Amino acid sequence: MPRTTRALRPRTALLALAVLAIPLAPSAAAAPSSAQKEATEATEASTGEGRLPVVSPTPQHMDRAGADVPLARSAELVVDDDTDDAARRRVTETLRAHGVRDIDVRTKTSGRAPLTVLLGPAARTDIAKALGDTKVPTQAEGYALRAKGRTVALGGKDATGQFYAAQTLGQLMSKGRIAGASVSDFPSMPLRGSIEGFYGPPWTEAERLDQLDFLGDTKANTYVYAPKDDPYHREKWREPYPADKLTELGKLVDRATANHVRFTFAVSPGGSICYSDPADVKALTAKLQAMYDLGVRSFSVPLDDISYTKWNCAGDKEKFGEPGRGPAAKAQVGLLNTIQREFIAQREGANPLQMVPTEYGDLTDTAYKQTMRAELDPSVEVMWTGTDVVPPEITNSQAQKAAELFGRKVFVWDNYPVNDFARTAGRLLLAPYDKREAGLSGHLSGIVSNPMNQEAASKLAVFTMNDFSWNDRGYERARSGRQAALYLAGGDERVADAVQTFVDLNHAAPTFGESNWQPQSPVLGPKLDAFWKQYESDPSGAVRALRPVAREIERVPGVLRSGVPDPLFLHDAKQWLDATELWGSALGHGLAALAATQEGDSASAAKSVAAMESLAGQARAITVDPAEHHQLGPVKIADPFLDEFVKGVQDRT
Ligand code: LTM
Repeated sequence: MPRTTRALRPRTALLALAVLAIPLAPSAAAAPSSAQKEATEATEASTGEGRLPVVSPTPQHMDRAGADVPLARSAELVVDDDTDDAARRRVTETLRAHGVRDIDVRTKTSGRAPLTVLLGPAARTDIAKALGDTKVPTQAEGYALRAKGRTVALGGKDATGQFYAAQTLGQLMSKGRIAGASVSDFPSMPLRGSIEGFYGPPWTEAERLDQLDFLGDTKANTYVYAPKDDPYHREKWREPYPADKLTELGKLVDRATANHVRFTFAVSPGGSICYSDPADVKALTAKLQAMYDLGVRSFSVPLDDISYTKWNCAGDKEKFGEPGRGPAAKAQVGLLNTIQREFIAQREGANPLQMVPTEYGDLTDTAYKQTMRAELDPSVEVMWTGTDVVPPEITNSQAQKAAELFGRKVFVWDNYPVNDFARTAGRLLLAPYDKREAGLSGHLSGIVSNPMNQEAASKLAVFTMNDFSWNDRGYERARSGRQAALYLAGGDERVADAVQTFVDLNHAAPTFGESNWQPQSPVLGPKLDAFWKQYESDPSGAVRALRPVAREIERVPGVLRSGVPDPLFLHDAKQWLDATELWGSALGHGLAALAATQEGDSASAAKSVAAMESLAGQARAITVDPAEHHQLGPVKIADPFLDEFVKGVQDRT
């Protein structure tokens, strides 16, 4: 589908509401897998008065406050001038979605309503009283919530905290009740979210709007606009955005604000800037000012993927000397300090400047880093990708070392689940976040994900990353992966099961080297290994055991196509869903071929082998859409396991 068509597709505003309305706790009727059940059981708070629902991202503290609060047809919503508008809208929408028809918005409770919701600053007298002994966090963006009796108090440490309290309320509601909970919650890391920082087709307007809503839903506060292939972001950085593009950016800024997300505008001048030329500094400032005028309050100057062994003008050689790491850092620091001190610090409401150093992915001390830590204004946020562009892990000691090298806590640009580099050709990267050590919040100022060219498909991984950056010590991968699947599935347990099977088939996360830092198909891979082992001694038992697996794989695309209420996801995943269906069917025919061989029916076996080969051939022939994917080539599903299975059948029939 051409990109223009995608941009015109109406945003699924109702979806966001539907997602808010879903009870995220597993329903009794569903039959989650034992791993899912274990993950859920391990994390649900149980107090003898019934389990509390799972809330994502994981709250810092959540206990039962008493019996559940019944929802009624009417409610009072008590607000004042300090109540956040977005939080108020969220609460109203959530109550409506759960059948509360009459919402009386007032400044003082009548004391007679069947349900009273108090929303505003946690210090407001009525809220403070209703919160009782629920602790109000001191951290920015924190909130306290208590649902007890017929009153729900939502108190924010600040406006964003109120908005987050409203989100948690949505997840505590189900089946006509609000779970009787006491929640005291705040983010472990100040900066959380995503950076559209990849090469290849940038996201469309519809995708960006969708991402901003998603970030709001997952209590993330940062979206960095840095698409490498937006010419006005890099090559044409001196030129102002054309009017239509500026209008689009304005819409994004408004949507970000409505979601308490900081729209962070990035401009990358490093490929051609003359640091010593005041005209270039002026052009850069003008570019930032145009965005400030649109309402942007966060800015970034990424200096990644440029050469620092050559200057772009003779003036820089004259001013900074022969090109090299130290002189490059001096020139960059001069520019960044000017922007921080003469632009950011002079503008009402502007947040500290962010930057990406040219040395962003290692822990080697160099003249570049020495200059950065000695001379860069201490308020500037410095990004770091880990010990490599795509690091296999990020540990506390690595992050601590990075903080020492740059003279401040670093802000992680995590190149996951980005799929713009060669080893990701043909892949969707869907696995839950992993191998980032609990405790990183002590060393980092935040984490943003660099997602895939496919925005909606990225949400599965980014959901779990936002869970980690909110509460790294409370992060549980299995639970987070399940919650991400439920989010995509609109709360439907059966659809979420199918999503998780699809995730398993698209689980590999490559590094720049030979190995994957997340393995491919950790569920299917061992099953196929076990199958061939069993086949040696018990061929019919092995075939019998694998049949439901093949059926499930074949069935998953249909379940997702009809059950996932997110058209952007279905669009993103189309080729992978088509290939999955073909591979599932190929597996089934392969098993039929083996069974026929066991029965001595070589004619049927040959027919089944031919069907298997044809289906596998069709699956292998499906390629990514070049308009959607930077790395071209055939789509990959559960590689190399499915190819190996086909080969195994061919060898034995
Ligand atoms: O990672 C950084 C800081 N820069 C680029 C990204 O734009 C790109 O998406 C990733 C992954 O290929 N690698 C980079 O070096």
